[in-house]
Amino acid sequence: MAAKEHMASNVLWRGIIEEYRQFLPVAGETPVVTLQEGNTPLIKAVNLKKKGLDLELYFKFDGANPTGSFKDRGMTLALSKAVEAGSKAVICASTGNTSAAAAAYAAKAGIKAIVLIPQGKIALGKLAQALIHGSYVLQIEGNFDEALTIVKLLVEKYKITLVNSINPFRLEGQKTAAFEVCDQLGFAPKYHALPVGNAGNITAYWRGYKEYHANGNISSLPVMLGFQAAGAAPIVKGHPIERPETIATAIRIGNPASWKAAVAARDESGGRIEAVTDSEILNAYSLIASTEGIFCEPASATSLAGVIKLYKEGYLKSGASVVCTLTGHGLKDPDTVFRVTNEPAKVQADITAVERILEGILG
Ligand code: AN7
Repeated sequence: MAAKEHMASNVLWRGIIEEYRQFLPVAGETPVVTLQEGNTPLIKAVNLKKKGLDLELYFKFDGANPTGSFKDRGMTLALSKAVEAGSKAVICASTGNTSAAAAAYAAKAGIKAIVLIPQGKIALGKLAQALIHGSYVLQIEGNFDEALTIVKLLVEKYKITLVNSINPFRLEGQKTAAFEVCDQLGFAPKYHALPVGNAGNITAYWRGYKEYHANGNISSLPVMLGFQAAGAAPIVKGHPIERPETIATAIRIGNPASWKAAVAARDESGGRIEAVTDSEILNAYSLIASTEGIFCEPASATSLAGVIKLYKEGYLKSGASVVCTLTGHGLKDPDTVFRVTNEPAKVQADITAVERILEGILG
């Protein structure tokens, strides 16, 4: 067989701008800054069903993007448009993933990135990414909301492009995840579940689904389900949270920028935005990894934690099709693993000693 016949169909994936150009605000002359993001797997859950979660459940694993999170979809467009506009630097506040993506795409674009992060409250892998890509990292003695307020004021004064999700190109890029889900499934799911932090992604998905529907690519729209961490649930509570707290540091946000748009996505789709506790999040985080083989970061597991909750409540009925977006890779946050696992067994370098343990494992 000729070598060419062995090639998978997606080897020529060019990144979300080229693949979905007709839906995006780009012109022929827009320089495309890409790491070939997108085309992430939609993985069917099989073992969770055996454990009693009787849903047609799929994980959209956006942790498989080049920097390990869904932020790459928005950042390719934000950086392309920044370069098109002649910008020499980008800036953002971040709980970690936005800064990692901004740093990587700015490196690719050959411009500066300045990132403001809450000191001590971002996962180790994300900080490592911001540093290795050469961004200027400022650790703020405060939380994400305070950092975002500072950044918004700075861009009024200096010629720097803001790449938080208030930059409209971010959500335009992120809506392509909804296109991919439909392309991969062949239809729109009945429900789409997402973690909610700054509330941009749920807004972007809903826009993507509506555009695909208007364009005739899908014949129905999903019900949008958003989940916040209980200690950082301003939309659920109906007021900003001054000191948000959660183990899921990515969504440790008390005053989301896209609050109104997220509520609109919920209401237009007939969906819900609910809170889940840190222990529900950690439980889902371990469960996805140990039953389905997918390692996502704690904030991402919020989507499954919420789905389990709504299934137990009887809101989600047996057999319903549900897509959960897993927004970031588990390797981003190695520290949290050790909160939910046991220390590895220590054993002498001696075959008999190892055999004794092995017999216990095999039963
Ligand atoms: C893994 O990086 O806000 O509701 O500054 O990293 O669109 O904010 C990250 C958010 C979910 C929430 N899952 O998405 C940031 C940042 C992960 C995340 C969210 C984030 P939005």
